[in-house]
Amino acid sequence: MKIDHVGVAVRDIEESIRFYTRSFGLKVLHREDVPGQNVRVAFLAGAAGETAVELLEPLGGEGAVARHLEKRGPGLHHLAFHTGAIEQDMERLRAEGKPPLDDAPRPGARGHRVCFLHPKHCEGVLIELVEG
Ligand code: CMX
Repeated sequence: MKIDHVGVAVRDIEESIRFYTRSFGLKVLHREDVPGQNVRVAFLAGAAGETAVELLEPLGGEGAVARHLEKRGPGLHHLAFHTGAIEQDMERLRAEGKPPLDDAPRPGARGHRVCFLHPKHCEGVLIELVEG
């Protein structure tokens, strides 16, 4: 599978955007609030077609990214793989004993369908599948 993006939990998305654009020349490809995940996100990359960096700032209150910042601080949050057939991959992973956290794909950023796999099934890494 192609790596779609690497997710990074941040406290201040504007400050992080300045960091990646000034220090590493990345450009912002897309910005969005994802209320279903309670996050504000920005996708950045160096050139078209490259694996993106997704910055994730909590929108406030509860949520996976807010908990991550509270317990683990800012830093690498998840690794996302692109799939052309998310339901089939979810079924295959279930059969392999790695059940996705979600029973069915849910709406993610950029209008894509996503699901997550718990780090305990993935060598300590939170993994996202992205179809779209
Ligand atoms: N990477 C690696 N390990 C992680 C982790 C992460 N991002 N987040 C939690 N863990 C580990 C913890 O260290 C802990 O390990 P131990 O049991 O060995 O101590 C275990 O997972 C459980 O952690 P927790 O803090 O008790 O559990 P949470 O309540 O934070 O839930 C998880 C963890 C993965 C189930 C939850 O974060 C989740 O459902 N994530 C999927 C959704 C998501 O992350 N959405 C935000 C991204 C949205 C987007 O990309 O648009």
